[in-house]
Amino acid sequence: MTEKIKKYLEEYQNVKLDIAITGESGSGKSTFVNAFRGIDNRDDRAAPTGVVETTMKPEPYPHPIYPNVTIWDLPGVGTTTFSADQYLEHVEFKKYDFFIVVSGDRFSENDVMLAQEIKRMDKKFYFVRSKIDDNLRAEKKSQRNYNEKNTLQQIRGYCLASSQVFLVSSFHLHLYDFSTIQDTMEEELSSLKKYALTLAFPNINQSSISKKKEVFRSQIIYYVILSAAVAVVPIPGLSFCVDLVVLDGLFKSYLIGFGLDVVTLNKLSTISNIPLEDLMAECKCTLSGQEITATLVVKFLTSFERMGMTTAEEDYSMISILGDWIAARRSFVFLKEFLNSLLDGLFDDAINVQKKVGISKEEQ
Ligand SMILES: Nc1nc2c(ncn2[C@@H]2O[C@H](COP(=O)(O)OP(=O)(O)O)[C@@H](O)[C@H]2O)c(=O)[nH]1
Ligand SMILES: [Mg+2]
Repeated sequence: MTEKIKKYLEEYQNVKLDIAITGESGSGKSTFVNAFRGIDNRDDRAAPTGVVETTMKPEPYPHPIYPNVTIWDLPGVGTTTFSADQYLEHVEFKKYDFFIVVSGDRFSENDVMLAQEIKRMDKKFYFVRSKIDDNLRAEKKSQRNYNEKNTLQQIRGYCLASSQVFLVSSFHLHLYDFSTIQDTMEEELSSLKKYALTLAFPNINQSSISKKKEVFRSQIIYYVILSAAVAVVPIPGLSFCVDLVVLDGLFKSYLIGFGLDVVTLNKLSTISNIPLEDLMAECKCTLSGQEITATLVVKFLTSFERMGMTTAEEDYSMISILGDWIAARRSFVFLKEFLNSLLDGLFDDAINVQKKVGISKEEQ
């Protein structure tokens, strides 16, 4: 059983997702690639931006946390003498799960022809209109009766009448249509690929973070079996055995997924100019912002058990009589409840940290 579960979880963890970012030169492709990966343009892992495009081949940028997800920065449409079909052959269109066609202005004839060709090749594409923040800022300065909603509506109409266009600012993913892209893409992906997209998608708002929580929640049962069924080592302070290695890895993946690990919080603090202590002050869960160690895991488990948050289903004095079966069942019930409660706590922390960072971005 545990072997089967491990294989099943590995299948999910290893599923590949390849997203191609294309569009005219200067449209904001590379900035979008970085934003999607949650990486600042100035980061040394970032795709170079604002430079004259010289690359003629697709550049792969693996997601920093989930390297099975790759965002591909494609050569600029129109920088080559290729026709749309030649361009697609050249970039090996077959290997991508879908295309995002970025434009910083009106979609050009090249963009539209490319999209038609992508469709003809039986691949999906999405139109993204980037630099919305720039347009709104300019409009705000020049219009006496400025109204954001009306301006967005105007840009939408002006972009492309025939297709859905997502209005995005790569510097403010939590605004405008970026989160709608996630919902739309998810509808068209298989469940395995959808899983990869949900985890790799940046934590921009309640919806994207909540989707991660549900993905983690749907797998709790497997980790409970893995950590309770094979546990043999008794842990001082805990009345039953659990596999600490499994839990250690799981906690780390939760923290990283919710952006509450030490490295991410430090980065967020630098980018947003909010002191780390202020971000930590948004976190209530003991694990948030901590380096996960076996000692911390045990401390956390015992304090949870002491708080009496487990369902008192069994008479624990019977454990010695009925033996391992009850002990296993008890750790099973405890862990399930514990992990659910942990996810709720981390979710709240992640939302509060995002709110704090989002608010400060608005103020800048
Ligand atoms: N304000 C704003 N500037 C952007 C946005 N996306 C890209 N840019 C800027 O547009 C310029 C070209 O972007 P880049 O990503 O290099 O375009 P590429 O040639 O298509 O890869 C750079 O100076 C970026 O900083 C955006 O969403 N908002
Ligand atoms: Mg570029």
